[in-house]
Parts: sequence; structure tokens; C-alpha cells
Amino acid sequence: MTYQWDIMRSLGINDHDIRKFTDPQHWLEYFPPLAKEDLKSLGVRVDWRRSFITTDANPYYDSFVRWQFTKLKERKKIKFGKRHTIFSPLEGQPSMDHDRATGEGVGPQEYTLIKMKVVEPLPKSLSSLAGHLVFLVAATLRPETMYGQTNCWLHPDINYIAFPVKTGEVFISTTRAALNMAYQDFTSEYGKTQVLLHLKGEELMGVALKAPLTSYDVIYTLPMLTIKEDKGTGVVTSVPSDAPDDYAALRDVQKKKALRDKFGITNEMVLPYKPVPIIDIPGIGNLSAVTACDQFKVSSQNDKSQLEKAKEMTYLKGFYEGVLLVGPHSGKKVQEAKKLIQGDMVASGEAVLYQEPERSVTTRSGDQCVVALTNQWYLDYGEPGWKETVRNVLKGVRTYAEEVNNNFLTTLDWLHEHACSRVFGLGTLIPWDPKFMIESLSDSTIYMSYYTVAYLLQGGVVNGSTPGPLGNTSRADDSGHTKCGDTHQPCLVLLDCGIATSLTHFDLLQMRALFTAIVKGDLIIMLM
Ligand code: ANZ
Repeated sequence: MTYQWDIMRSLGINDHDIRKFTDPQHWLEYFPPLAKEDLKSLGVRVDWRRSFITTDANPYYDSFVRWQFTKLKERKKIKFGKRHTIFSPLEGQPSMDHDRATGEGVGPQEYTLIKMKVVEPLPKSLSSLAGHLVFLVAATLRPETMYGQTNCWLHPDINYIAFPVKTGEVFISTTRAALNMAYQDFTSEYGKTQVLLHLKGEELMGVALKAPLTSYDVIYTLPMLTIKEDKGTGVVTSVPSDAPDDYAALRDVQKKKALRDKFGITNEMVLPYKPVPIIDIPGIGNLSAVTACDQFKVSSQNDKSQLEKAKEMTYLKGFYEGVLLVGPHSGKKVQEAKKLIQGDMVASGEAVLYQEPERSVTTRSGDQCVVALTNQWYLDYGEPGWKETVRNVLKGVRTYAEEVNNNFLTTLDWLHEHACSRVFGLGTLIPWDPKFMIESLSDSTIYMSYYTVAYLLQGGVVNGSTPGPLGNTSRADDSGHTKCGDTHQPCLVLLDCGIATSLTHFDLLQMRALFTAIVKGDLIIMLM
């Protein structure tokens, strides 16, 4: 492991001086002049008068960002509430892209957790939980297929835990999934799970379960060797009619007596269970996984390459063209039925919604992130009206390549709520709630525009400690308020005084549309 201290030493800084970096401000004073010298020695041509620090160490920039956020707040673009966010338990705050060592761009993935109730009397391995309602909770992206469940998969070598949730019920999942749930208000103490039992998958084989919607009265836990420990809950519900993985694995257990014997699985737990037709896919039929596995001659659950082909054939077509054959939503397209069935199961208490990072996210401090429900200020980028405004602005923007324009449009489509507050770090405090800081990607959305006038305000003094050519009218005083006493003032001053110059510069940068938007105080981020 390389410590920060080692990195600082490798830069040629002695131990005595390294200590000074415990004060975050020291970073701001130490590195900028060195970076400038390095860039100069590379021959980079830079207008150094436009250099500035982007934290509250620089009152000009600080008031610029406070102005921006006050404007957004006034226009009701910033809201407060509990939101799902990628979160570091170690740091106790959301982990944004630039905080991450791995997992840049990774967001939360929602799963439906299917509550598969362990039939009483509880099996021996769970006997200490007698008196509780115990559930194996399976993470699925396909709630509409629950009519076709034939069994539940567990990996014999994975470790699971049993833990209580707020409702008094007991859930069984991997520790990793339980931690995510604990940060999503599942457990009585936020972020904490109380472990009632540690269980290896093999101890849970052949357990009888009652699962929602399936036509089988009782289904059983069976071994699957391809379950991933770092995905979902490690508990997987099996729908062999529509999931090639499930069909291949069920066939394995049905064909291989030795496999059943190894895990104490009796014939009754497996042999009577057949894939149930629940979804018709035009051109493939009503047992799409069976058809696909046959067509690609999938030999077993480990036949990865053929399974991939089988899944490719069924999944996409299933989603867009599949039609449900059973239940109250029979006749509806899968696309439409998915949400309805999910909603029905959540309302009846048979399922709960759960989220986890789409892929592994680790912070720079080495922590594995979870998805947490946290109270935070967030930018409501998903708001349709706001998106429409930006689409309209975009129509007037001439991008050099068509591709750039398309990228903006695609981004607009997926952009949604974006956490913009954090608990610690360097930056600008949220003007109306200074116990939070503005997250440093959120405050960088329109900061490029500051370059156009930075030299007028600061004249190249990076922390703004001496007034620039415009005088010090827009500087904040010690209390953090501008001298004019109005948080809007700095930018008005900035625009009023700098307008002629900045317009030229915006033209130069072909960013006129952006500038127009700033003057109106409208959303800019999507144009960046
Ligand atoms: C029922 C079902 C029916 C599923 C169906 C798929 C198709 P992707 O799309 O790759 O994210 N799953 C869940 N957790 C798993 C784990 N830890 N290891 C292996 N498989 C796991 O896969 C999501 C699907 O993978 C989930 O949806 C689950 O199977 C399975 F026709 O549930 B599905």
C-alpha cells in the first residue's frame, strides 16, 4: 500500500514540510505556483491573469458560485430530501466521480427483491430463528417473470447472513447486500445490520419456500455454481422458461443425481418442476429459454459462450416484443407489465425495492461504496420542463460536429437528480444551509464562464487577496457576504462591468449561447 506520505516524499518534499499539508489550505498555496512553473517549462502558452482558486479561499469565485446556487434555488431547481446515492460508509458521505478510485460514472441500479418465505417449521440450520418470519430475498430485474418461478438458487460456497429488518421479519442475503439495505432504511439502525446467523450456502440447500405469484405451492433452494457474490443478494430466483441460465442449471440438477446427493436434495425438490409458459415472444415461442438453449446446444450452466448467445437471443426481444400470458396483466407487453407487476408485489408486501451500485465503486480511500438513502440537496436535472428549456437552447447552438450535439441530447435523456451537497471537503458552502458544502462537480458546471472575467476581478492573484483592475466591489467580506449585501450582486457586477470584454471572449470560444443562458440565470450544465 502506498501512503500519501510516500507520494509526497517521492515529489521531493521533506518530512518537515509534508506535515504542513494537514492544513488543506496549504495545498492551495503550495501547488499552484509549481504547476505554473512546470507548464511554463513545457512551453504552454497560458493567459495566467485568468488563474484562480475554486474554493472559498478565493472570495470572488466563492461569491460567483454562491450566486449561481442561489439563483438555482430561487428557480426551484435545487431540492432537499432523501435520495439514493452512491455512498461511502467509511467517509460517511456521497461519493462522486472524482472521489472514486474505481467506478467512475457508475450509478445506482434498482432491483426488485422478491421475498421468498421459508416454510415453517424452519429447517435445522435456521431453527434459532423460530418465531420469526424468515425470507430469502432474491434480487431480480424481471419481476414480471415471477409467475414462472420453479426454485431458488444459492451458491453453496457463498456466505450469507440472517438479519432483522424494521418490519420484524428476518432477511437472508450476502453481507454486502445487507449493508446496502441498512443504508436504505431497511434496518432499525441506519447503516447497521444485526447479524443473527452466519450461514454458508450449502447449509441452506433444500429449504422449502413460498414465493409470490408462482403456480407451484412450494419451491426449494438448489445449488447454482455461477452465482456472483458481488451482485444482488446472492439469492437468485429461478425462471427456467425465460432465463437460459436458470434452465441450464435446473437441467443440471435434474440430470445429475450425484449433484443432488452432494447437497441433500431429494427428487421431489427437483424432478416435478418444469418450465412454465408465462411470456410469448413472437418468433421464439412461450418457453424462450428452453428454445434458445436447445438451439445453441447449451451443455450446462458453465457453458458460458453458448449461454451468452441464448441470452442475447431472448432478452432484448423478450423485453420489446414479449407478451404476458398469465395473471391480471395477461395480454400486456412485458415492457408495460414489468412496472405494474412490480408495483403490485411491493404494495402487497411480497417484494421490496432495493438498489446497489451497478458495478463496484471504490473510493480513493479504498472504501467499497454502497447505495444509501441520504438527506441531501440535489439538482433536479430530471425535471421535464427544465430539460425542454435546455433542448430549446441547444437548437440554437452550432456544434462543430453533429456528434457533439447528439451527445448533449443523449445526456439530457438520462440526466436525473444529482446530489450537489457534501459534508466535508474544499469548496463553497451552500449559502442557505452552510453545514453542507457544494459538491465540487456541481459547482464546476458554469465555472468556465468565470475565466472570461477572472482577470478583471483578480488580475492573476489566484486567491483574490488583492483587488484586480475592476476594484474590489465584488469581494465578499469576512462574514461571507458581499459588500453589497446581496448574494446576486457579484455576478451582476461581474456581468455589468465585464460584459463588453466577456462577450468578445465568449464569441472567441463560440460559447455565445452559453453566455445568453448565464445572463438569464438558466441551466447551463448540459451545454458544457
Ligand atoms: C429472474 C429472472 C428471469 C432473471 C429472467 C433473469 C431473466 P443482469 O441482467 O445480468 O444484471 N441474478 C441476480 N443476482 C445474481 C447473482 N448474484 N449472480 C448471478 N445471477 C444473478 O442479471 C440480472 C438477473 O441475474 C436477475 O434477474 C437474476 O435473474 C440474476 F427471465 O431474476 B433474474
